[in-house]
Amino acid sequence: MTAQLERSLVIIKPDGYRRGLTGEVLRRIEAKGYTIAKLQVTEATRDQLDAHYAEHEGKPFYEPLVEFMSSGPIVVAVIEGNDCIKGFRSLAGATNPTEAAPGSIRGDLGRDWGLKVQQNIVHGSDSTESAEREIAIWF
Ligand code: RTP
Ligand code: MG
Repeated sequence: MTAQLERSLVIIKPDGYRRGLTGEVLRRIEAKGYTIAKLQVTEATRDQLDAHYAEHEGKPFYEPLVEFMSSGPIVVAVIEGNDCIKGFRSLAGATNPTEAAPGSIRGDLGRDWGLKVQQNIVHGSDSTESAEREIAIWF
């Protein structure tokens, strides 16, 4: 398959920002060869989070997730590059940091979920449709 030039929406979650991992995450994105097209530090509103996580509404982890995502500043970025949606999810690693492969952001820097299942440092869009939908929420 020919590579597709894509955009993905990346969020450095409050745990990543608080722990001073913004530079490390952006470094890995750039080292992979992706371009940072848009970048902002912000605090998420409830409306933005309800829209962003609409697919998870009603799940047991939804309210704790929204609460966590509101717990401090986040960094929101649009990245660009060939197949960067799948590529960034590969850089991020598995959702659960305990299971994420060494070498990935969550595998190298994430902590055991424990009771704080949502603290996995980054978000990345999971499809081109999600990416465009999410970019419109944040930019
Ligand atoms: P993300 O959307 O943040 O890039 O992560 P993902 O695709 O790997 O995970 P997803 O299934 O979309 O879940 C979104 C976020 O919700 C929290 N979560 N908690 N079982 C749980 O308690 C649970 N499952 C998911 C995580 O913060 C996850 O990244
Ligand atoms: Mg997801």
